[in-house]
Amino acid sequence: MEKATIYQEIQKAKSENRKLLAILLDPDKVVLDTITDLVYKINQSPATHVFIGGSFVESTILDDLIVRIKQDCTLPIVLFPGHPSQISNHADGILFLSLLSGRNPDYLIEHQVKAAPILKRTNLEILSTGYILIESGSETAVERVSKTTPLDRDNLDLALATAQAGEMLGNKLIYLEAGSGAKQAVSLEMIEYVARNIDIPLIVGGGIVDLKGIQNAYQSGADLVVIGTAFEKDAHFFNSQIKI
Ligand code: 1GP
Repeated sequence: MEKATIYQEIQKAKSENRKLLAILLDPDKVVLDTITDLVYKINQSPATHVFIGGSFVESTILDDLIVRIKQDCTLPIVLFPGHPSQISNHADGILFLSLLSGRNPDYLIEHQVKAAPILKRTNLEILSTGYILIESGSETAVERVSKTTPLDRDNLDLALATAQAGEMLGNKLIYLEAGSGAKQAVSLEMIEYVARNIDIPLIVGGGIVDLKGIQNAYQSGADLVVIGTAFEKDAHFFNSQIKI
């Protein structure tokens, strides 16, 4: 039997109400020498996916990093790029993002046009993702780099209309993003309102720092939660926490 795609696995998990967790690694912050230890901690954690990416594009270690992770880790590795230069054929898939909350054509379509011919030459599974940045208390890197304004965190209708437009455009996933290291995560009311009114799987990330935050996001309807900063600061993050 043919191996299920990353997307099929996500859909299956959603239909079975099995929640998913991605650990986000920023290639600019990972020290290659410590990768064995890092992978060990990922393997000990309840993570179901590894996302790789960041808003800045200084790293030249992307290929090496992924190869090293794959030596000891069987989780799907999904690129979460901030720029078309962050593509590696060593990964399994890529979140093909369109920043739907913003009105900067570069992040809506220009980067995607640049990336398409590069992606055509890879075996990466393309996961088209409507990416929605939500205001979170202070300016985040995504905001700075993309030069876009996030959506008002209290405007549930606008967030939903944006997510629904993304779904109607044929995106496979919607990602509600507060931004890495956000002061405030996306509100549970917004997660619930969006999750209840779209059919495609919902990813939520940014500013989630503890197990309670993860569980609350799941209970509100998130299908996949992304944890970056909390794991980056403390790779034992999940050790003291019960299994998800
Ligand atoms: C950022 O949603 C991810 O794009 C993760 O955010 O670093 O705040 O966990 P944190």
